Amino acid sequence: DSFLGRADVVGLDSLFSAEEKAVALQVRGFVDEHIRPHIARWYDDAVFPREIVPELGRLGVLGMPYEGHGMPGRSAVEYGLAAQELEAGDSGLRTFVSVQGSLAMGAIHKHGSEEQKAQWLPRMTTGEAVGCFGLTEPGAGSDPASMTTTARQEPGGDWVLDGVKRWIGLATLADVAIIWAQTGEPGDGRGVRGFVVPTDTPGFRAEAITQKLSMRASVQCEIHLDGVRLPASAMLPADSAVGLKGPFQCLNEARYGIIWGAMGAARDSFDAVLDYAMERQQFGVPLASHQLTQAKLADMAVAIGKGYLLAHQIGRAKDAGPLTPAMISAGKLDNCRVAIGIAREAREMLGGNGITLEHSPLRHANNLESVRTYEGTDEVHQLTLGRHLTGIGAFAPAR
Ligand code: TGC
Repeated sequence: DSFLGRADVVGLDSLFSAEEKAVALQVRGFVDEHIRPHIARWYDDAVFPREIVPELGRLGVLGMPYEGHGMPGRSAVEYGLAAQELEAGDSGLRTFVSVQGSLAMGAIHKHGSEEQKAQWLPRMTTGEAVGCFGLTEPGAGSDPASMTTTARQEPGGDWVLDGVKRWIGLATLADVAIIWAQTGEPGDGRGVRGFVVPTDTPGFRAEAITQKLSMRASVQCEIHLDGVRLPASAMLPADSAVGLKGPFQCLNEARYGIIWGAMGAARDSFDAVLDYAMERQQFGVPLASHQLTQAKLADMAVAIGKGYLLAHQIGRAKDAGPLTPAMISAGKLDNCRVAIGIAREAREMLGGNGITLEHSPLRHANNLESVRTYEGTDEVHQLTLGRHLTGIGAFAPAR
């Protein structure tokens, strides 16, 4: 039997070591015990279970692929396998781990000073401290170069931040926010810098976005920065953080986790509908004995196998050296759209029963609407691939 379950019809199991499978199964055990019994209620009540954060720390999934300062130092493939197990539970849970680990901890790990790392990374690894990552704004989504949040340095060296960030995961829970702000001319990405902002700094205010139809067991927020005064040492000092490549390197890590995570949601949708099709009787026989049902299940299993192969190829490449943006875009683009297709098809096969929270596919499909959009929309990734293939950037209309 494959550790990836019944959807694995192409022998993916053989691609992973015993140690890698053990990581996946440990995370699956956590999801089975701590997430599955409660997720429908959390989703219905639009609650993120804050109390599981230290448990995620104990599980070793926060800052999972990074080393030093107490971080787990696992491989990219192990991190990917953990992400897909978490997202088989719920995308909101994997999003927590991505925002905390890949974005907030990733920014400090890649671009921070020794002092910033020592102050935040150990406590973020254990889940004692929560972080968020403020790049997107109400008027700057796919085009972060157009951000209007400013950081102004005063003669004494202090920085003062003003602006609004939107769609920021975890901000109302966070102890620290990585805020990207314009220090130069508006519209010039080269002036963008990152700041480590304790969320109890006067002038920092976070507000949860409510009435969401997706990611309901998760928190997305607006952040208001009104004259937030920070010492000179609050800026992420590394050369690697000068300009938009600073946040983009963090987005690469989060996008990598999504390549795997989306397949977890697809796999869980497949398992849910296969169980249902074996049980549910219509026209005197189980749904599973209808040819059209079998055709759908077959197509889903093949698509899931291809998605895992893509994730595996990119994961092994990441363990061997840096990934190109084109590789990440190919994986994020396709695994999200394949996963949402599978989740929607599974909901359809569940009939009317599929619209309740008793079954996971519609919850996964709704979550994947967000996953497909954040960390680069389909179009951003298509155009990143288009630029890679042609050498021509087509993000902005030609003038
Ligand atoms: P462009 O000129 O392409 O690049 C500017 C600088 O960045 C470098 N770069 C990268 N570096 C590392 N990894 C990548 N993937 C990179 N892509 C670009 C590039 O080499 C250049 O460096 P340098 O040294 O020359 O300055 O910049 P552009 O403005 O033309 O970018 C185009 C585009 C569309 C690809 C980019 O803007 C983009 O990726 N947009 C999508 C943004 C996005 O994914 N936003 C989601 C943000 S996450 C969030 O805030 C909330 S969701 C998470 C949560 O729940 O909190």
